[in-house]
Amino acid sequence: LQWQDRIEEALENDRFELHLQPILDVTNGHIDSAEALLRLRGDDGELVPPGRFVYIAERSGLMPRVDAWVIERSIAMLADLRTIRPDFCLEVNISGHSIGDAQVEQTIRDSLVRHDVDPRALILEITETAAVADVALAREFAQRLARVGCRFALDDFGAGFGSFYYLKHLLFDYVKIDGEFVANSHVSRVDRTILRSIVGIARDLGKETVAEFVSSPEVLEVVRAEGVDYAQGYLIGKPIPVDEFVAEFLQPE
Ligand code: G
Ligand code: G
Ligand code: MN
Ligand code: NA
Repeated sequence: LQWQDRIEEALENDRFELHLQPILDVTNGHIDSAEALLRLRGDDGELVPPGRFVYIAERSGLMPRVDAWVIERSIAMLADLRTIRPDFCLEVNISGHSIGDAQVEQTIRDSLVRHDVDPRALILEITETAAVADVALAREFAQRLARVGCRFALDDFGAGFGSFYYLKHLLFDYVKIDGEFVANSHVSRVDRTILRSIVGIARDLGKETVAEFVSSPEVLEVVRAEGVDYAQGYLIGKPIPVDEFVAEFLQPE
């Protein structure tokens, strides 16, 4: 099968899965949020990461359907997680193409109502994979959803499409610092300087920061010292299936 057919087949036969990667609140040490990450389950049981199919889904016009599936599933999952941890929040990736899409907006609203989830628990993460199709439309989309209570994160800030331009023109509550500037920040003066400057800009704009690719205690120490609010990465935990996530991170304290 061609990739495009595999994606359609996966949508029809429920072959997508969402895994959860924990996010640490650096100030209090709690795990009260996670990022939902999409995977495609192949015929042979192999798990295909989004890097292999998101680009094709975007080019072939299938991305709004994929995003709609992700949104509905994430919000259903969020409702379940909040029965265990009432304050739990979920970061959900949506393609730049879908920011501004009326159908995607309706899916977000409908799913929140259907599953009775507080919109503040949903953090929509605008990913680096695609440029936002229409910035004015995207801004209005975000403003309408923010009025309801939804929050937004700018993914991969500092690299690729995660740029100052979006910080200027769109609404965000969180800036996710690209792993490029985090992973070696304990040994690279350049990386640490860039990380520090991103934290400064975010703070001056009243936004919280999340460092990606925190994969050792040394990096977590840098992130903490520089005043980053949240940490995500292999040190905190890898993306794992939801039942494993609940067992590992959401057992009663
Ligand atoms: O999980 P992994 O590191 O392979 O994800 C790579 C990238 O794929 C993420 O950074 C994100 O930009 C994108 N991605 C992951 N899950 C989703 C999803 O559910 N929807 C969209 N649109 N992109 C996703
Ligand atoms: O684009 P986005 O940052 O949303 O994608 C995150 C992806 O990066 C996930 O798919 C995850 O598998 C991967 N990832 C997350 N944390 C780490 C990390 O600490 N180290 C490495 N090498 N990869 C990571
Ligand atoms: Mn992301
Ligand atoms: Na990212």
